[in-house]
Amino acid sequence: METRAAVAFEAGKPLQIETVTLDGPREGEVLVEIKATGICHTDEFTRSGDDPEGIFPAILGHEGAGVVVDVGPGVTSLKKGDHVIPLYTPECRECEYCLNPKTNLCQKIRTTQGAGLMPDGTSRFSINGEKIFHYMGCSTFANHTVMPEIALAKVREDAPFDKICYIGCGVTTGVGAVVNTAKVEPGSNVVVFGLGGIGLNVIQGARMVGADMIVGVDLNPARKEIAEKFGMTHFVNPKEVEGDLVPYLVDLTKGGADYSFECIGNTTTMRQALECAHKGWGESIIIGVAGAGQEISTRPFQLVTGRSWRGTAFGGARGRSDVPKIVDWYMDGKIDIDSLITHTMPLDDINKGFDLMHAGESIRSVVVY
Ligand code: NAD
Ligand code: AHE
Ligand code: ZN
Ligand code: ZN
Repeated sequence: METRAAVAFEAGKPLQIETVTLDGPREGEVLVEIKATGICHTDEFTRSGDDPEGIFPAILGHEGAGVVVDVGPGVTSLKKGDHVIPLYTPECRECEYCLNPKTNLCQKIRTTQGAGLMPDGTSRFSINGEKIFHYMGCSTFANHTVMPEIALAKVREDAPFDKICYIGCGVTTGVGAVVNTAKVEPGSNVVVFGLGGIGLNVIQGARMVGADMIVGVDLNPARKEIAEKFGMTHFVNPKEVEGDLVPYLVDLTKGGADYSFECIGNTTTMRQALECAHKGWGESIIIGVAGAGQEISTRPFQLVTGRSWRGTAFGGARGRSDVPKIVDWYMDGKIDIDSLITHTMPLDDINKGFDLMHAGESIRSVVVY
């Protein structure tokens, strides 16, 4: 079939809207009509050329929601008409990783996914016979995409696509980092670096579990108001801090954060997030994704004296099991998604979504097909 997609032909260039050819689903695969997709900073990370796994030409996008149009041979858990959220972290329920309760990082199809291909090593997308690569196993910047069955969460049919698409990455990553990865306890002091589409979800997760002090750190003063609405108790703009940020945060939290979260993707703030964690027990969770060649550093003494440095992908969530529950949280009013979706646009205007992100004007832009 033919479908419309935003294609990244080259690193650093705007996406181009094209009619692309999409081959039908093969064994264990599902054809999905994408109804809406968010634009995450990770899409920009790859578009910009910073992603060591970036491969072009590709159809980016990994934060979608849609409807099953067709299923390939052997698909048993999904049928035509089911509402689904694509999962860049699949859940096969049988690999060594899925069977280990310590991780959500199913590895069943990770190698081909990282190479922009379906599990059989081929692509379903092309233009005039030229191969176009998949992205993070999702490619939600296409109106239709083909996904492995193990990478689709079936969700309730009364949930609006233009909101729940955000559960496909940002919401689950932020809230899940608090609930699944850090397991923040009630009464904790939390510091969140970066109050964008991920950090604000960390804030609402921290409020949900009963954190006490929730400190937000951002260079953009416009983030204060929305972050307060989501539960932030103290705002820190590093540009307004006299002297070093780390001792300032340690003083503010009366000894350091029980948990800190880096939601920017900057190795300097990753170090600050670790070093503002409480001596003896503070845990710092890296969520932000840093560009090719960048490395983190700190004095080993920071770890010797009881701080831990950790990371999380997709908020530690097992997508097929956890994503439907997060959709329920949204539908039951336990989490707010609507206030974070600041802009919606048709596919033709997708590059405006990237511009709004760069200008610091949007929290999440959502493309509605
Ligand atoms: P975003 O652009 O919406 O938000 C980034 C925020 O950081 C903005 O508010 C910006 O003003 C702020 N910021 C930038 N530089 C800063 C600095 N030096 N000090 C303080 N604040 C600063 O991005 P997002 O969509 O929220 O994504 C955040 C990061 O998380 C990105 O690196 C993204 O790739 C990553 N991410 C990781 C996962 C995962 O599973 N680990 C999932 C989604 C996103
Ligand atoms: N390709 C990058 C890594 C990017 C990365 O860490 N991605 C996160 C999800 S970000 C979603 O917005 C992730 O899931 N990581 C685990 C994994 O297996 O990719 C690089 O540096 O190579
Ligand atoms: Zn993302
Ligand atoms: Zn698995």
